[in-house]
Amino acid sequence: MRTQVGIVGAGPAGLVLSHLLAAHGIHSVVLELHAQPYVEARVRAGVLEQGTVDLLDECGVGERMHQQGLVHDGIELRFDRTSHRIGFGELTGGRRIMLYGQQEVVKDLIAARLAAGGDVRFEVSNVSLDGIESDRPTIRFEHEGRSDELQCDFVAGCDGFHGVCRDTIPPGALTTYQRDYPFGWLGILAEAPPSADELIYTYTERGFALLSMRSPSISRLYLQVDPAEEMENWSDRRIWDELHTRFAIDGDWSLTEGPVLEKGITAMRSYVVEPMRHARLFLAGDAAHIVPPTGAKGMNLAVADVAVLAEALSDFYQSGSETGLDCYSATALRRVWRAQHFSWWMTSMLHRFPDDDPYQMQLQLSQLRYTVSSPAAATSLAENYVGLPKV
Ligand code: FAS
Ligand code: PHB
Repeated sequence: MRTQVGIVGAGPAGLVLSHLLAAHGIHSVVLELHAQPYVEARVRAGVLEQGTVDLLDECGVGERMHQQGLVHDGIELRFDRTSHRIGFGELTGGRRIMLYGQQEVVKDLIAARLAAGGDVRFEVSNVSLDGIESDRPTIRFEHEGRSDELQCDFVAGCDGFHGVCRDTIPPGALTTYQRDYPFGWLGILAEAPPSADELIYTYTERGFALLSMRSPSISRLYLQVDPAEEMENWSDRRIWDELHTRFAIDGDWSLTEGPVLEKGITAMRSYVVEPMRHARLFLAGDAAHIVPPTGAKGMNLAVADVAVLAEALSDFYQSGSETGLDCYSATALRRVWRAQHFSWWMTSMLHRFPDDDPYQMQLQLSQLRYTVSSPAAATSLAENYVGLPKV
């Protein structure tokens, strides 16, 4: 088989890339490990930056997002048993966020790719790359019981943190930056009408908590827990009790409970590899960088990476220019490191660290009080949260 761009992974990065390339008349094949229903049901991110919403609209896959997504114009920071709102519109010149589940974005993209005759192959296995330092790299894989190979001009490694593409790059060619956090998030999806109109980020002595949502009837809630925590130690009752405790404020507000549809614990890390390109292999999304979810940047960074990559590939195929390809890594990394800092900053401000002393808690509270009382500090949070315009 032959294509121009071989894409490994049908997550937000791989699917948006395939879609953007098709819009430029560039052929691609997407190879995905899991079955379509599994990929379309995987609950992950839920916040879309303004730039991601605009790009999905440009791709022509924004209809259901606008029908079912929730536009938010701010978030709430909750501490000292008090609520503080950060409004986005007035602080960022009208930029907002959209609450729309990542699996819904993936569903819309897959439907659009398949409707356009796009080549997306699910349930492939044993993917391996060859010749990425040549001008005709090959992807070997198994599909429907047969071994096959895909010859490409370029390979896009969009296979997430645990994929195979990054490991194909000779170790000496990459610089890795990493920070692991001494806590994780216990997340639940609940059939409960959201107890607030906007997201609530809460800092308490017992740890962080987040109230988010997916629809007027589905809530998504998170609790900071020990990374070694076992799910079986957390009954639904215990989860709701802890959420009530952490969201408690002085005033008339209460958390509405409902049946827990799904729950899980995710570890938290910050991770970046540089460069995001090795010869004919380009890494994008979680294959190249991970952020803790506190800044809601994961999926948005994946989409931003492939927007840069698609433009560079389109320049190459239209004019033969390699400038965009040569600048891809540096361009993408500028946004990656801004998001890395913002996600680390939000995580550090809002979580209790095991070895914290009372002095550290006062520093965090001072940072929170400053952030909600200084227009300059509030603007900084708002503009990073809604996503900085293209850099
Ligand atoms: P993805 O991981 O989404 O996609 C990679 C794809 O490659 C997957 O479909 C995988 O099956 C496939 N693949 C892997 N190995 C392969 C192989 N060898 N061959 C073929 N295919 C292969 N972000 C938030 O902002 N909020 C959240 O609440 C949040 N929750 C998260 C929970 C979890 C458990 C995880 C892992 C991430 C979460 N994120 C969250 C971050 C998330 O949104 C990612 O940033 C986003 O999925 C990145 O998109 P991709 O880079 O496309 O990678
Ligand atoms: C989510 O809705 O899943 C979500 C929202 C905000 C975050 C992380 C996750 O910071």
